[in-house]
Amino acid sequence: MIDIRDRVRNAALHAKITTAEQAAELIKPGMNLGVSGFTPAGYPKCVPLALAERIKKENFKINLWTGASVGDELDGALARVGGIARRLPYQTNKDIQKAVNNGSIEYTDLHLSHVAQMSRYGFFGGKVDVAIIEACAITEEGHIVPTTSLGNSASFVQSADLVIVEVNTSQPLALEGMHDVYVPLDPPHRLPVPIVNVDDRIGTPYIVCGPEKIAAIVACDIPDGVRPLGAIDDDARAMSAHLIDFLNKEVAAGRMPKNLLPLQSGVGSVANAVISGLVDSPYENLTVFTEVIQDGMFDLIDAGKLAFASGTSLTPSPDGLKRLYANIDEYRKKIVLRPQEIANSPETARRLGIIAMNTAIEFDIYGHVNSTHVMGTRMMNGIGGSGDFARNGYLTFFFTNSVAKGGDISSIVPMCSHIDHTEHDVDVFITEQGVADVRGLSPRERAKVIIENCAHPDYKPMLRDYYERAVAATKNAHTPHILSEALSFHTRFQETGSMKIK
Ligand code: 0RQ
Repeated sequence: MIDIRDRVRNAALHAKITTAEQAAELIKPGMNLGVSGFTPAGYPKCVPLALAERIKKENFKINLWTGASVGDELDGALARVGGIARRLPYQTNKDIQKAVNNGSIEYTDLHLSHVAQMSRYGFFGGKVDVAIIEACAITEEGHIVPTTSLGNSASFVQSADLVIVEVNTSQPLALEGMHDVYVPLDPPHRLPVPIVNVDDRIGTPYIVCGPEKIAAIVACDIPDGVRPLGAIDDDARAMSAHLIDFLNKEVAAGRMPKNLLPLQSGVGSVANAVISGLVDSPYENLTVFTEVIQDGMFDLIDAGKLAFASGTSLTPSPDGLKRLYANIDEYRKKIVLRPQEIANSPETARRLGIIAMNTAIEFDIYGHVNSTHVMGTRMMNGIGGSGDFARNGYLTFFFTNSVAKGGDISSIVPMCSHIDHTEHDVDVFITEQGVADVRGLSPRERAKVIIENCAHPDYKPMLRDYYERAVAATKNAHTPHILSEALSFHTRFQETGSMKIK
């Protein structure tokens, strides 16, 4: 067994060090598990794997609450043994997606800033029974030093009856000090979150716990299941160039300072490409107020362009992880990890005036955005933090390729098949084709700009035709639609495998 006694600095707690199997025995059928992790970063691995083995033999289910998506040792292992009754608030695991879309897991898709407070309020049918938290170390006072993410861990620990700590020796102790843990009071006692600059520290460098709450401590050395990023393709490069061109004009017009405003960016290859594109831009002294810190942010730090980044998780690619660990003393001066209810706090995002940049599955000609449901039905990942930031940004962008599935689907449609972000939330749409700046426009004006600037040339004639007929049919109504036809793009795909007219 790995010796973790030097990382468990409260000597009395050494008696609680046990095996993953014994710790998993503390979990009872039907319990609510509040677990660390946000993206494949900072989630427990050994206890969930032991729990999955137990469920395989004893056949029961638990409810799994995390920060966001987590690695396969947790989501995948528990989904494959049918061990999850309800999952919240975000996921990207293929086995979970399969179960969510065949009805065997109930999935509650939530704004990520809401989760901690809703769990404290008791909105999810009970409180956290057991918190399972990955840690670098436990302090002399019995507090928990988190690892590569903070997510909802602090709140889950606060509410839980008992806590299982998984001390992961693959996580460097140099992560200690990168965290700033602050759990707000609940209404009517809530105070303003006192962050006025992205680098403000307002809490403790550890999760407050105390030795009495810790029921078991388990050693683990499985590293975070980080994933490679997709190569930056020409479309992503084009979107990044459109963004930088747009920001240049905003600065020139005096609507944005010379070092921009704090940047927020979603996850995935397009988001990473957009951030990486800033490396070759004229901008200096940039700041970041976001949830996920990906490779592009390390590129900006290495290029001397990033003054400071605030997030809730470090989610590098395998190469990025090597870079992070090799230069951790430099990166830690410029990065803080916060609980997600603070990293994604709408109040703070609005105060700081962030530039919100997220990815859509599709958007419609009037400016509504579908981020979650393929063809309106099949859950992809979830809304994640996109709504926390989109509604509250100083300037809110959505990106998508103009077409999907090799050109068979237009990502710009007459009416979204599902709506996560409304016409009231978005300022600018960007595809590889161009930029639609819809600030201050009416729906009819928006439709023209979105079709002409963002749609793929193969689909422009169909979208123009729909719009013109809808205007005529409704005699110029505020938002012209022919409802019986609005979703015909999607049904056409279902019937023929292509949205194009054959
Ligand atoms: O399908 O997986 O079957 O190949 O959607 O699309 O192009 O690989 O894009 O990985 O960047 O994901 C919106 C899902 C984009 C993501 C979404 C199909 C496409 C492919 C994935 P396959 P790509 P990405 C940060 C903030 C919501 C939450 C968010 C997401 C698959 O960015 O989950 O932003 N965002 N949170 O083929 C049908 C279309 C399609 C389509 C793409 N128009 N119709 N299918 N696809 N467009 C995250 C957190 O908060 C943690």
